Amino acid sequence: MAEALRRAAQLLGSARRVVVLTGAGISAESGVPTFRDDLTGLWARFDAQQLATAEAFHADPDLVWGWYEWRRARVSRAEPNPGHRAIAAIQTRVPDSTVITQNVDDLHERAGTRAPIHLHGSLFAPRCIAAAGHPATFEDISESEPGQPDEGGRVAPPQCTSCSALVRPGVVWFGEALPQAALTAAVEAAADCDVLLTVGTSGVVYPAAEIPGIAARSGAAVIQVNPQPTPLDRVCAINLRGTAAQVLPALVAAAWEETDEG
Ligand code: BV8
Repeated sequence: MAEALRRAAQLLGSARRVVVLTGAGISAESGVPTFRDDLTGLWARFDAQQLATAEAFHADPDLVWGWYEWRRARVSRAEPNPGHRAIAAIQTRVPDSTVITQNVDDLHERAGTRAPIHLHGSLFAPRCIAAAGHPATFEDISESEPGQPDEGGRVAPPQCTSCSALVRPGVVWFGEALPQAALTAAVEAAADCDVLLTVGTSGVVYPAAEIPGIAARSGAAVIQVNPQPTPLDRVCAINLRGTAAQVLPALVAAAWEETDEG
């Protein structure tokens, strides 16, 4: 690992254009469950993939809205971890860098990352289900604290204050198209970078999972940080087998200490 970290630090420290792609694993050490971890407690009997769909919401709006309110409450109580802060430090060191996340939490922003690209939306951007997609603010829809699901986990979604349609989470569900502007910006950044650092993603959800391959085929060096092997191993130049909060601070320190030492 030490040699791999040294090589990765050399590549990162000399890169002019850096892209960072993150998945749920970057927030794991903040206590936010990953997407494919077994759901805890209330949700142990559900498969996240089944809940994260428009069909599930229409079939049982209170259950799905309750799940997202439970997740929003957990994120609101979580803090960014050293992995999030190391990524914000990369952005400071490399002006031409882009952070792309599949996550719907706000931990990158709270760690200081400027304008991360959210491919799958956000827990903090609810909107109504009408075609207009009127934005809803949590001030409108909940007193103060994020909704605490009752023991059954159900919370009735609010109605839009503009058109009375149901309010839904502002995330991209399976079977829904990603926001075109976000996807285009992410693909363009990946196709024009020297280094792409992929952190904490299982690389199984498309089209986000195509992004590291786009970078590799454009000549970038892809570095992966993940304690487990993933399908992305095949496009990586370097695999750092470890957790985000442990590996990223060491990588950033080595990248710019090394360069500073000349
Ligand atoms: C679409 C928001 C079409 C909701 C999410 C090919 C091309 C295009 C689409 C498809 C395709 N093949 C299949 C599809 C359909 C589908 C798909 O990809 N299915 C998969 C499961 C096969 N894709 C879609 O439906 C997408 N839409 O293509 O629409 C279309 C086009 C036009 C018009 C209409 C339709 C939409 C996909 C987005 C779904 N929404 N999230 C929500 O959050 O509730 S995806 C969901 O999975 C999360 O966003 C999550 O981020 C994402 C990916 O998961 P990961 O982030 O990787 O998290 P995971 O838990 O899997 O893994 C965690 C990793 O971290 C692990 O590797 C673990 O080892 C590691 N780890 C753990 N701890 C740590 C760590 N790493 C570092 N440090 C640690 N401490």
